[in-house]
Amino acid sequence: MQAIECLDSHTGGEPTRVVLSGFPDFSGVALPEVVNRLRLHHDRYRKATVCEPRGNDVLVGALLLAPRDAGSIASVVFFNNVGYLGMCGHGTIGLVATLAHLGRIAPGCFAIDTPVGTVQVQLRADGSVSIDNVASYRHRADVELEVAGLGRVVGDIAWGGNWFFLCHAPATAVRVEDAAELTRWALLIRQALVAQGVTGRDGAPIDHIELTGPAHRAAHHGRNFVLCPGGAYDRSPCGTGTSAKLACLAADGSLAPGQVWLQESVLGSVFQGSYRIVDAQLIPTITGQAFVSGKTTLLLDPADPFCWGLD
Ligand code: PYC
Repeated sequence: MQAIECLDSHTGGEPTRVVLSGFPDFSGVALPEVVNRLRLHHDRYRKATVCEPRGNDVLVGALLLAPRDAGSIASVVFFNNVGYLGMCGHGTIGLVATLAHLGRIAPGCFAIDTPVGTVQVQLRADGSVSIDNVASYRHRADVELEVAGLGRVVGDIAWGGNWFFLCHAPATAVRVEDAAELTRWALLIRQALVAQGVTGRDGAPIDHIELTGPAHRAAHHGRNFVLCPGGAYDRSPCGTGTSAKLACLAADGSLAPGQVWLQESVLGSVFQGSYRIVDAQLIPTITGQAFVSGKTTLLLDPADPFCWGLD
């Protein structure tokens, strides 16, 4: 039987399954081409790892590979129940905690290659991890959408390593008790984006919807509900979504370089965000903590009719 060796963790409640071995060999292949080959020829490995019956819609997979850049310690390709992600903030924090758990790194600063660029990470002795994410920006402000069942919705389109549409949650509070209703709203907004041909740069689909609201704790600055491409919501404050939010705040002149933004997830877990400007680009720094929660060997029995996962 084939086996896939994984280590599971969660970051603010959002799970990451790091794949240590068992996928096809991609030695020396550039990361965008790895994604291409996975998508075209080996997609069943993604499904076997994160889809039912071994996984679930919330799980994000992280294929750990050798570094591509000379100065990096690792490469990673993130994937979920429906496809592949450019970057993943909570997943990178999970990957760093996993590498520490394996004894492959000690507290310090490292670079990790992703399909959308190299990110710098810092692991501290207390287990917290900071990521200097890829350059983030607001693409369009105050985009008006006509959303069936919701009416007129106005929001921003921003890049934080994935594409986001950010708008106020159509309710006063973002509460996990309302997750089903928030999911319904976010799906309607995503359908309206597609129907009205609203995209990110170069026609890129906007596959993450970020509904924002006031923080529940006085010391924090905002709360979000992020709908991921496969229909599950992010249990963490979403690293790439927080990066997109920082880019919008900066563009509005509401957050200065170095100023701290404490972002709550719909569960109440928190990421610390701030940004700096490097060569006229906004580089977000996202800080959070992950906990390793499981060691899993997935077994692929060719006699199992659901060996390669459910779609
Ligand atoms: O933390 O960037 C993130 C993320 C993206 C999708 C789920 N989590």
